[in-house]
Amino acid sequence: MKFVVLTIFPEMINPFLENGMLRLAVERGIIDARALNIRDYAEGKHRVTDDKPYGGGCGMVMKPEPLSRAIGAASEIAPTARRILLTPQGRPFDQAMAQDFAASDGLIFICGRYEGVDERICQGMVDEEVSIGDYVMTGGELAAMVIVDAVTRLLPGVLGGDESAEKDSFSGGLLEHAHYTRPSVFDGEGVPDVLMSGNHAEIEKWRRETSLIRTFLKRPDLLEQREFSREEKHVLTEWCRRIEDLVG
Ligand code: 4FV
Repeated sequence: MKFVVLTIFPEMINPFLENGMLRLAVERGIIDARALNIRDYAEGKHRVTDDKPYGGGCGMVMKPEPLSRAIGAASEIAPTARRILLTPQGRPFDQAMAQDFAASDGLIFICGRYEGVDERICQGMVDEEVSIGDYVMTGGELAAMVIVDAVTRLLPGVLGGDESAEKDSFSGGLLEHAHYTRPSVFDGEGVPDVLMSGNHAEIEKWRRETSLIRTFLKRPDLLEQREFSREEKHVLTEWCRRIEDLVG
């Protein structure tokens, strides 16, 4: 899978690609990821990439010409890649979008700076606008890295055998169950007996139940559209009964 990140700060992106899971994915040839400096596509000795906004007002806007050339160069590297503009105005990024992107063969990220990019780029050379959250950052680079990370770990061969994306939070629509490791007692706190039982059927049942209850407690919004399984209906009604017993 190809990732091309268009930015005026490639030094933000390269260390990210040279460490951890991303480095492994590159070394295993699972991804081909690089940053292109938009300034390399700007004219003049000062290689200007931004200018003041028509109509006045504060801040600067990224010029269309360097961006257009940079997007052209990226499209030569990844001809079938989707061109993504990172912007607070975009479609909210989530696990489903990560899974959708992981099924494609390439992504080109346009990282804006200042007030944003000239609208003629958005209209003419962008396939999708994506947001990682309802807040304003100084640039799109962090958003591009978030998406590259969340997509790359879904690619076959990236997560080792003992890690699997299947059991991720959100992939089954629920939050993940609690995780424990050695020591068996920490700060006077133990580990749920079932996890020490070696009874894998009981452990998997406990994990399903705690995922459901944690989702109910922390992100009930995730359950609104959910088609509950018979087991999930039983677990939730059992909890309701216990609560009713409590409040009498
Ligand atoms: C952003 C977000 C974001 C806005 C102006 C870059 C900045 C600057 N990108 N999700 N939230 N972008 O704040 O994706 O150009």
